Amino acid sequence: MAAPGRPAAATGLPQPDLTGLRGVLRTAVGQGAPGAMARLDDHGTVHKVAVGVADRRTGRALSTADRFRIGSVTKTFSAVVLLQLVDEARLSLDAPVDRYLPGLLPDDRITVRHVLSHRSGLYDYSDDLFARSVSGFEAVRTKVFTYRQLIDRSLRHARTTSPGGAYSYSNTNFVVAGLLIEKLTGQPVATAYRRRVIEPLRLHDTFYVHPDTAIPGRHTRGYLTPDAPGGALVDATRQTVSWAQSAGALISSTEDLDTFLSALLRGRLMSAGALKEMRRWVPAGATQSYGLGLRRRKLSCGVWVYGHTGAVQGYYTYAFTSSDGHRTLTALANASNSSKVHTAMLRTLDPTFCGKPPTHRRTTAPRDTAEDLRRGGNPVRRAAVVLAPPR
Ligand code: HEL
Repeated sequence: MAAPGRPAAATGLPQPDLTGLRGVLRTAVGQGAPGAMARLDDHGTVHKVAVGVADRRTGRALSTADRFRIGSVTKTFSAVVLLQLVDEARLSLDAPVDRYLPGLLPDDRITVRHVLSHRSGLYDYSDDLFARSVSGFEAVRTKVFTYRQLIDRSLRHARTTSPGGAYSYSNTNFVVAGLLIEKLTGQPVATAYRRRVIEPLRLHDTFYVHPDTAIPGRHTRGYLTPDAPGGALVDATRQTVSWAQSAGALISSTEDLDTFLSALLRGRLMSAGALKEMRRWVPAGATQSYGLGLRRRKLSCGVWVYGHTGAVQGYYTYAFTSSDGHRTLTALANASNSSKVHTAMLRTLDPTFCGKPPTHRRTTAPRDTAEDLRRGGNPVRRAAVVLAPPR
């Protein structure tokens, strides 16, 4: 085994700093999360770390085997299904959405690629829903929306960019993605996820149960932090997540997300050509870019990692893998709506992919973490668009 900080043979990455990773998870708990955990899959070696509790009432310890709500990591699953349909010549990325869903959107210049890269300009209806975190959540906790109702909420607002313009993150795009999946496959998204991703990868903890409100099997409870400082955490575990659906309603586990992302980057879920399209990047902040349902982040050591983040009431997820898919991290805190907890969780990436910090390395989070915290105000919603070649 190489010494800390020395490159690990296959990926050229330094050895992970497991002590540093555990310290970050402890910090997340110190900042108010009941529990925080991470699973690292590194060339077949598995490391699991969990601190704190899964259930504040019973005091049960959090376990990396617990299932949880993955929020927008769902977007990567939705994009994978659509890219498989591209491989099957049933969908063209540069065709207007209107070709497949006539009359749905008011502008027939919006293409499938614009939607999957957040460049459609469709306003994010969830900005309205969650302007107030607890009352906003309680108003939708058990609601069931149709996709069209969610899109109608978006269309009440002016578009944020013209089609193909600047990156502007919006859940509406991945609601359109869900409708495309259902139209093209003739199946509910639950079936498409199951047949095309969950079963082929033997993911045993991954479920799309919408509109059921319960997480099946062993899971961690999730806690929403109220906006008012010092307010009691709200147990947000039971919810339909109907406001998100194909943009954010999947349930999974650290093991399944590691398997999924590793398989994706290793080319197991689509053709090389389709993966190349998924990895065409638009800028999304100083250290981030966005592909098709996929984020790319540059870490403090210069390493790029690939995956997605998720923020759904009660749960923050970080799921990222190396360029070759051989080192993968999924980290979770079972509290949301706390910039302190979220910032702590972002710091799980550096010890995992950069190893022990040299004494001069910056220890504060990079400035453009604000997108992940954007419900409290996001300065990085727009960026110039230049499609970068795949990497
Ligand atoms: S927001 C994000 C993250 N994405 C987007 C999506 C997801 N999640 C949401 O849109 C949920 C917003 C409400 C979450 C709630 C909380 O923290 O529990 N916040 C509030 O109510 C604030 N008023 C860009 C962060 C992503 O990383 O892609 O997941």
